[in-house]
Amino acid sequence: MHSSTPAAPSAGEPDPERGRGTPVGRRVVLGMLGLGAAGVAVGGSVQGTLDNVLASVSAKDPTGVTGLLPGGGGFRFYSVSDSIPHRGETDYRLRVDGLVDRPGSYRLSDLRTLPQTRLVRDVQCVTGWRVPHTAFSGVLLSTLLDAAGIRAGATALRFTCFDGVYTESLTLDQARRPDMLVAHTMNDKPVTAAHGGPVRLYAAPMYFYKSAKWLSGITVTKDVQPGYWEHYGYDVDGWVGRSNGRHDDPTS
Ligand SMILES: Nc1nc2c(c(=O)[nH]1)N[C@H]1C(S)=C(S)[C@@H](COP(=O)(O)O)O[C@H]1N2
Ligand SMILES: [Mo]
Repeated sequence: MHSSTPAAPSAGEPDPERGRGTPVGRRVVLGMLGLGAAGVAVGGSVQGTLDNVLASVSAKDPTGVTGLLPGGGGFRFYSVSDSIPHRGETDYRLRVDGLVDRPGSYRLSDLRTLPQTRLVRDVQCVTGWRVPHTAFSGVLLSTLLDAAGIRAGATALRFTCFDGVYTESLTLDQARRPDMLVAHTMNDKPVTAAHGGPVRLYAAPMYFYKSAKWLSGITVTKDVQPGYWEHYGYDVDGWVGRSNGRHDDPTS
């Protein structure tokens, strides 16, 4: 680890996710949910305004105490960008490229057509909060990798997001596990925009920072390229209970 990067957080220490992410006020989120239908009715302009409100209010709430998402059973909202990006049926694409024989671009309908896997596990954030028994379903990463055809010399994946900021990584061996998912449902409903929809990564055995929200790209690479939080000291191999100096029960 580079000496100028802070260590991963532990109990009692300031939480770097709170300084850089944007926990969202509970009342604001409730208001956003209440106005969701109106947002659709006027073609998304209300949603855009609410996203701006969300971003500015959350910037004034560095404590994260109000960052609990309603109905989320204890999930906290995190984004290192200053708004919630939206993509859907018509404009969502997941690109698979890099060291592959067959680069591809998947629409939501394509992802739904592929074999589906449903996992129910606890979710554990490296800052300490845990949400029990959460269902995610979607396409195994291994399915997408087999379809793309991995070239010789590749060892890792780089994940990019349509927030334009966040990145993550996995080794190919990690990615081929049967609990590594490109998820489009959470608790049997479409993944909401706040939770990283329409498609997010779900790396079940790892701390939740590995589960990139607003997933838009999977690039097969020669070497591991550390992700966003890993530049601030989080472990690249983010196994729950075996990394980041923490001792949580495994999630998968
Ligand atoms: N694109 C993106 N993905 C992200 C993050 C982020 O800021 N941006 N935060 C990570 C962290 S630290 C956590 S704990 C989870 C939070 O997911 P949630 O907002 O659905 O609770 O998303 C992870 N994936
Ligand atoms: Mo996190």
